Amino acid sequence: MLPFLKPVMSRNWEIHVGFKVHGKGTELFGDGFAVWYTKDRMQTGPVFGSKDYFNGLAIILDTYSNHNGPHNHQHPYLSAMVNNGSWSYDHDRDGTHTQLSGCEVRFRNVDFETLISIRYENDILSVSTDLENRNEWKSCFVVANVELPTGYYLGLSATTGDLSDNHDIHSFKFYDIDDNVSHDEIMRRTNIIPNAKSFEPPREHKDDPKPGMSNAKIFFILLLVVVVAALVAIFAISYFKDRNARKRFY
Ligand SMILES: [Ca+2]
Repeated sequence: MLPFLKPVMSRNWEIHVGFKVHGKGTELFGDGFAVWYTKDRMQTGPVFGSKDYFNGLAIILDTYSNHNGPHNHQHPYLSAMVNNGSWSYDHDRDGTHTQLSGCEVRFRNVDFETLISIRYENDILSVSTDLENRNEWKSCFVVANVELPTGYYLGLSATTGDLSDNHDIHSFKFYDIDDNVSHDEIMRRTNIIPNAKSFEPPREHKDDPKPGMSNAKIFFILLLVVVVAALVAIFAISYFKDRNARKRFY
């Protein structure tokens, strides 16, 4: 967990984070890391190492899919969540019910530096990545009408649990991109309660379907039926044969 000591007193900003996520696991690894812009200066908690019910913005790079039911995306997955302190991040659904937007990404176990850019300008949040060593940004998503106050703190956190991975941060660059923003406006914006006008259409919190009967199970049930039918037939045939035989010799 890495807190930054000074609050951000810019209305518009952009950050670039250079990172490397790597580990030995080819199928099981996790859980991921997050870049934060929050009211509290990094407090330990269950959301990728940081506190739940946070105030502010979380950009989450989730490497482990906690959800095996109907899923709309592959992992690793990059998503954004804006919170006013009243919502919990739903790990069991990989946060899909509270996300602003997101995109599938691939950044594990590559030889080159991978980067993410988070730009917040005129209430538009744009997240891009450079994950293919091309030295150019590729848009992950752009969401308008995102209101974040000034005076919050940037931070980084990562988490591993039963699964492990290395989450290395190589660089963290902050750019103040304010142009003609008055001191008054900066101060006024400290009172904003984080909110976003547009969320992704909420996905129903469906319970995972009960595992259906597997083909193997169906095969064995059919086999059993066939075997029972055959036994009944054999028994019936020998019984009648027996009876007929007895009749004949009686
Ligand atoms: Ca997850």
